[in-house]
Amino acid sequence: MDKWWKKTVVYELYPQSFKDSNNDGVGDLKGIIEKLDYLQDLGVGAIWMTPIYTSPLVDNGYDIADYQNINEIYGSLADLKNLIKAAEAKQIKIIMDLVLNHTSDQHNWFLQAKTSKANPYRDYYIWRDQPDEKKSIFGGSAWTYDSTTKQYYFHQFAKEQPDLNWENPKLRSEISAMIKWWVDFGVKGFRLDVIDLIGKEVDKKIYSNGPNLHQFIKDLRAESWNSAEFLTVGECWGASIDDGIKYSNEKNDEFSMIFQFEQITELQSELGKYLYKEIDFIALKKVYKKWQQGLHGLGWNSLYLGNHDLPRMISKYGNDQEFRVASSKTLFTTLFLMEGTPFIYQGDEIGMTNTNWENITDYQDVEIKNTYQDLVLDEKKLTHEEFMQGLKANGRDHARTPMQWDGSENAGFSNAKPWIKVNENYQTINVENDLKNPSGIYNYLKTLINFRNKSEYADLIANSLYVPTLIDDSYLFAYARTNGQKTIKILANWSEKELDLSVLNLQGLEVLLNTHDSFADLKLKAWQTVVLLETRI
Ligand code: TEU
Repeated sequence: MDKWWKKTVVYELYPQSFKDSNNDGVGDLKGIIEKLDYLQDLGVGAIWMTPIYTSPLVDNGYDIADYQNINEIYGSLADLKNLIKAAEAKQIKIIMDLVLNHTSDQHNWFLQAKTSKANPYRDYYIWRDQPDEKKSIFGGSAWTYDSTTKQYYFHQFAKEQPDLNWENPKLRSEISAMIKWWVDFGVKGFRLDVIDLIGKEVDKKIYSNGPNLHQFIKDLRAESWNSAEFLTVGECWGASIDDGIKYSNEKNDEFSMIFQFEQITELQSELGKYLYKEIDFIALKKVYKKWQQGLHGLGWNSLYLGNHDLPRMISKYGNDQEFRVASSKTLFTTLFLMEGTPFIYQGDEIGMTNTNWENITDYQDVEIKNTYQDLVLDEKKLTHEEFMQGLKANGRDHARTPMQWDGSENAGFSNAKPWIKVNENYQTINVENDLKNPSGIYNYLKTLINFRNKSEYADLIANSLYVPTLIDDSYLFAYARTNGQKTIKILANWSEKELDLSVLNLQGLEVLLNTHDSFADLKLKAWQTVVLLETRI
């Protein structure tokens, strides 16, 4: 029997920007409850919410000050209980985000730890007399001096996010107990933030995939969520195929699946995302081939092109102007018929796009601010203009603007001024408009989700081998899924060119899905995708 997440689609929800029910400019749990019908209608089976715990929000909640409480701007534990119940009634499971690599510097553990070297919480964090040259992922040194105790503490992200010391068994058992508490509370899964960073050994300069990593994960699971029905997805930026198998092989008792990032990192410039680089489409297809085939039967992939750390998928990979609707449909179809669990990032279901903000002060993200300071002002590795070009293409805030519900002020997200600016295009691109359009993105996506999870092809899509074709073609993303008797062929035009497929021997094949009205001439229009059925008799 297949695990439930093999035939489900998960919706990644960014609570701060989803729906504001009390008009303070910030989204909240009651706002999510109001919109559950919308998500149920789309056909999602689970919602992953980015962190909603008590937090000073230096990194929008990825800096947790209390793991067992809710930030009051989002609501209360009682509201979360209500959300879990209301979602369950609609067959939607609630997945929480667990940030275990670091806490906020306002967490009681850290407040205690920095009072003295003898404090019992001192060893919950990583302290050294001297810093080394290790840099934070957000720019600047990974070590910050604490003048009270005259030592440096280690942080791989902002200085307000001190890394936890996983070598400490007391810390580990406290974390397990906390997770168990959430399992008992009723959540149905976890996304585990930068989990590959927890097994570090800083003195040996091992910062990810450390030697104890997999044992820590197995112990954590054994002591907290130990259930085969629990959905867990580890965020693992640096995973190889072998790592991916360890994390997500059912028999290995770690996670249900992983987020790997090779399709992002492989296509980046050496200086990272703030130095603009064109997408290498063929390289992208090769990464998918590698991960689809590498984990087949041995592990489980997640499928996503957007999330809260990435630009809008349509702006990055598609055409967010003339072919916004067609290219959204094409990106979703290409991705969702692969093997793995598809994730929709909030707003992508209506084709939300990157912002076009020219001014750095419009952006709120700590990563953007700290990296600008580091790369442009301190190290001078990039000019202001270069950084702005990278930021406009890849900055994290593009995905964090308020959800565009309708054309009213603040896009129907809130009556108050939102915490971050609304994208200027909200009067055109919004839920109300998209739902009204029978050939809009949301309605197409509903059909696609249903086809993927509930049609007679659901088993084939969930379990068969991924066979790419024409991998060196510069415009066509093409693959087949086959079980010997039946083959579905996905032919996606990732370009503005019209493609003539008459040479491919497709005459007479049944069209199962089509982003456009016709395919009778065997031609794919700009950003058109068809899914065809081939039956062997
Ligand atoms: O992201 C991991 C992470 O490393 C990203 O910051 C990523 O490296 C970067 O955007 C790429 O340039 C997770 C969360 O998803 C992110 O929101 C947090 O800021 C980060 O961890 C720290 O908790």
